Amino acid sequence: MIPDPTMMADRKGDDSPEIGIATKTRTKTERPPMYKVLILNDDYTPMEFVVHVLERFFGMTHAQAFELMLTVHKKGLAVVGVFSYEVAETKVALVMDFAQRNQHPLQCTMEKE
Ligand code: TYC
Repeated sequence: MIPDPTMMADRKGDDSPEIGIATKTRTKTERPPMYKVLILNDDYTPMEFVVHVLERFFGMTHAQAFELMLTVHKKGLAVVGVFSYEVAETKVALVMDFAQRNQHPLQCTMEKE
């Protein structure tokens, strides 16, 4: 009699373990997480310096930078932009380095969105 394949425990029909690579494909593409870059207020960094930082590292116009600086000054902090992990990390490092080199205590951090 010919063996019925649908009735067998495995393809070889000998109950030996089946070895191979699972090849199920994922069709959903998850977007990489994004990160908010925040600027924090302090009592010592000059307003013009913060405006300059926002223009230089975040491509804002003078008016946009001045408005955001005032928001930070009044509210304590503000989101400057949302970026990929690598870009956010680089911007934070550039701002922190620039502030330190100019001896201002300005703080810039990042946070997962
Ligand atoms: N509070 C600062 C001042 O009065 C100005 C300032 C604004 C500092 C925004 C930091 O992120 C900041 N000189």
